[in-house]
Amino acid sequence: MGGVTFMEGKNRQLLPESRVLIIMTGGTICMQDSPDGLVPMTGFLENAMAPRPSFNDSSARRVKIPAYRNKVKIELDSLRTPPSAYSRHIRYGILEFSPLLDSSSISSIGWTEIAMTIKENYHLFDGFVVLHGTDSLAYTASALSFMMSDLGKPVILTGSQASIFALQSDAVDNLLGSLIIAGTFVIPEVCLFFSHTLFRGNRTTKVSASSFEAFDSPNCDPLAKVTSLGVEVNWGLVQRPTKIAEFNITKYLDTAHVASLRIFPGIKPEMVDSVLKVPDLRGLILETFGMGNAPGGVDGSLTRVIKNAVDRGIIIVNVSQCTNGFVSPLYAPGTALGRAGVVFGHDLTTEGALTKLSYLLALDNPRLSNAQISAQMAHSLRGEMTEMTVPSFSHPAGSIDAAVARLTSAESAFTALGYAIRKGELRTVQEILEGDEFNHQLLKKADYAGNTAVHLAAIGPNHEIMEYILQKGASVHARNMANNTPLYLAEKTGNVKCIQLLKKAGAHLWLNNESSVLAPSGTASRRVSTGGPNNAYGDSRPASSPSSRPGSSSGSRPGSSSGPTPGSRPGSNSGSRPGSRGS
Ligand code: ASN
Repeated sequence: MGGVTFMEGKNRQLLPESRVLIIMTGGTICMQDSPDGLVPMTGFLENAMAPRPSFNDSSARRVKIPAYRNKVKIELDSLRTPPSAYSRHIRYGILEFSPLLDSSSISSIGWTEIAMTIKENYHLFDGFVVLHGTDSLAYTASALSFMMSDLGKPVILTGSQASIFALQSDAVDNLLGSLIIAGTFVIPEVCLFFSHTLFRGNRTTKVSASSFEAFDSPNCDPLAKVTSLGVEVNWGLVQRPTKIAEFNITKYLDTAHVASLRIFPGIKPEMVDSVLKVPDLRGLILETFGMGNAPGGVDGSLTRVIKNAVDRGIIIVNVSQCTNGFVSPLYAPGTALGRAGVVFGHDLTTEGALTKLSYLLALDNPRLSNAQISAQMAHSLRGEMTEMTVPSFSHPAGSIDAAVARLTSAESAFTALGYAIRKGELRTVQEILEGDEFNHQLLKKADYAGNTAVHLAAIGPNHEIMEYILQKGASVHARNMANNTPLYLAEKTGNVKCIQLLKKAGAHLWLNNESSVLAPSGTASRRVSTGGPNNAYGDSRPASSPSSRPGSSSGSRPGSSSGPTPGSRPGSNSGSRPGSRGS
């Protein structure tokens, strides 16, 4: 695709050129002052890039490169960068939107124009950089990720918090980083590059109105980082096309028939109802509290309003107001929403959920049924969500009764015990254990991740439960499936009282656990672990089972693949130290 050129000077050598198409949509990056405030200016190649040596290799001739605009072949002015650290030049041309936009005005029409421009130029360039305002950048990144299927080349969106014409600006770094990555690495995803970090676009959210670190992807590690040593790509995270199919695009997402609504304490069911009764509404993104909870309303009236809307055919997707974490039918209010037919959006961002739903509603070949859309909303299409294996309540008619019926009475008792421990209900724990003549067996039982009652108590809110179950004879040495002890989990969550109790009861750390916890109790929680599990349980699954701890303070990201290896075995699994408590 790109040509090959001679490097000037003593070490004349052939250096390859990559080709990148820049699509300029507007945004602060190209803005200049006007009597009406900052407005986007045309002529970015000549005015902003040509005068800067980092974008314009003075040794190169200016040549025209072919490109397509609205299906018409044109010759585009081009420039190229000096050789990068990867011994190649990036040659680029720019296609500008007309008119250029403040990104607050972008819509499905603008997204379609970007996607069509990439589609018609796909065979002519190695990668694409989309310059865009930051305000709605995360929405556009999400939207494009769904609109583009079987993408095989990088599409990198960027912009800046300050204009490229300002003395102090993030524009040059953001643009240069995007150009170099797009022209060097085959990262076949829609990405967002900002502040030296490459994110998966559909995981991002704008987190600052003014800081140069304006974006984050709280539930997904960055795909790459630019450091003084070069670009470090986290290849393990990069999605690749998995079917043999040509790159294609879906035009015009159906944003006209979706809404999003943020729940707040005291919200009236009538308010929600009136949004749900907007004519022709087909979908609603409901931003709920924490792990997916909403007030039931007096006599469950809010839940009824929601159920009625689902019955009328409106798809309601539950996402969390928290930037980090995920929703799950763990608490009763969340379960009630699930039973009303609300789809759990797991760790989707609002931007991701809204654009994904708009995409699914726009598909017309074939058109999807509501049940199909609900099912797709609960699965990752473009890496936008972490796949989880939680019980699905997406279908009101569905029931977990059959699965529950399969549990033995001991399994049911252990599940109840797990819930009580997690909620810190000492009285209930006592009732369960006191009332069971086989309580010793219950204390040796473990959930599917191998967590015993002591593991659960170690990260639970009530240390009195730990005291109680230790006195009942529970072992402090049990390991879960990831080979972690209760003490390790308590240290990792900074559960000081439990740490003291466990140590008093003879608990100790094992080789791999010790690296993260060398400080005395109480300071351990502030240390960054260099080894160990992805979540507080010491395994890589999301903490979503009934016996899991919501909102683990370990700050784990469900499914994060760059985390330490879950469950690496610290040598011997054999018994306890002399004098310590064994099981
Ligand atoms: N208002 C601008 C935009 O989104 C903000 C920016 O680009 N920093 O177009």
